[in-house]
Amino acid sequence: MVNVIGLGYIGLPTALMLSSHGVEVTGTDYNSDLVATLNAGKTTFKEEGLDELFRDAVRAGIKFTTEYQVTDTYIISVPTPYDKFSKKIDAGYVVAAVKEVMKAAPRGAVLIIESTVSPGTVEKYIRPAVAEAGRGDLQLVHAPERIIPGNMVYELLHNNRTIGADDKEVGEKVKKLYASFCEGEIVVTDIKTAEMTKVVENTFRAVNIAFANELAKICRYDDMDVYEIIRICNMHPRVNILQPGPGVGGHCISVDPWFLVGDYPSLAKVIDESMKTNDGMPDFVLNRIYEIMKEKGMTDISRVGLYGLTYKENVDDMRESPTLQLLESQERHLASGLKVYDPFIKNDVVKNQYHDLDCFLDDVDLVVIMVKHNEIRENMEKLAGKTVLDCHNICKLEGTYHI
Ligand code: SAJ
Repeated sequence: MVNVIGLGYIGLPTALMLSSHGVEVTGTDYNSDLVATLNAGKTTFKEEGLDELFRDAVRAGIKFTTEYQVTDTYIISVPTPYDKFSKKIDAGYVVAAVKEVMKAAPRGAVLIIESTVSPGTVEKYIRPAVAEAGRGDLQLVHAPERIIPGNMVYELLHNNRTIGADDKEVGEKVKKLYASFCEGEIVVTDIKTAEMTKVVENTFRAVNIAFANELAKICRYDDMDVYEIIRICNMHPRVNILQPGPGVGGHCISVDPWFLVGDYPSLAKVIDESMKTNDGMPDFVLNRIYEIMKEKGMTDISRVGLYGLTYKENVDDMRESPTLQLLESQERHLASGLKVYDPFIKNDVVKNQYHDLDCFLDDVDLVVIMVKHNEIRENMEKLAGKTVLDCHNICKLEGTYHI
């Protein structure tokens, strides 16, 4: 039996996937409300294909509990936040989960850590905790997740994976476990390499997004069309520039690269600047709003509406979202009043939030497209007559402003 610890964005789909592929699974989370919701037959977030997977797993006998199980294999998928000030990883949750697991785990059990950790975290934080508990018998493995919110179920099945283990045989055993559902290639390596690959993958994307954002700023300064420039450049066989946007959110790309900056401050220069560039985008958008208001002779910020609160399109996840960053920045400048709407966020999380697109549009003159949800793509005609600041280049209406 596999005991999956932490039933969040990664733990839950992984547990469901294993269970629906014939592995006996118990999911454990210390949040009793979350466990109660799952036991009541409901999933805790929206994701394409998740509800179907949930039904399959329930049929296959998956269990959810707050108790740690006595078994031979554990998968730990708890959050690894970072300290905003030092930029270093806060391994507290992982270490706490490992300590709890150690109380239940029999001799020789395998502890697979899926949570993203910075290179050396297992060495620096987890091994000492294991040694202190006198549990040198346990087998540590790091198997970082790679799935993208919005396409998690597909990517769980099809992405290649990395398994880092001290012992090759243990690595191969864990590879077999993941191969029960994973159709991609599974590479077995050592733990530190596995830790580093995960952070490097997200850093690669962060640096490339930062490059696109920097181009947007240069083009804004000198009145050039960044989208046309990127489109043409990408016709070169070895150029593949990403898209500029209002900022970077989510738990990974906006966070993981900071681990490298925190651990190697004098070496990770490009990464440091890239992260600052991305973090500066919500403020850049705010300045664009002020510029456009000035140009249009608008004086009332409460006639400006932000479309989208989530960190990217068609998900209900708001972690580190550019819209939240922008609102925070506005509050810091002692200004507020921006109106906000997101079809995926049903409860009130910020001031002046709307729950109906038409009501929202009735109350604003300048609409800022912060997130390119399908809803707005399919209702573009509703923006006719409004001033639009489109941060994603999806609005083809005459006179649309861009970042
Ligand atoms: N973004 C841009 N421009 C782009 C692409 C993305 O501004 O051209 C923004 C998005 O709007 C969003 C942020 O970047 O705010 C991140 O979105 P994303 O879709 O690029 O990635 P995530 O954070 O949802 O998922 C990433 C993925 N990592 C990589 O693609 C290298 C995923 O595979 C990882 O599993 C996940 O991080 C994670 O958990 O680490």
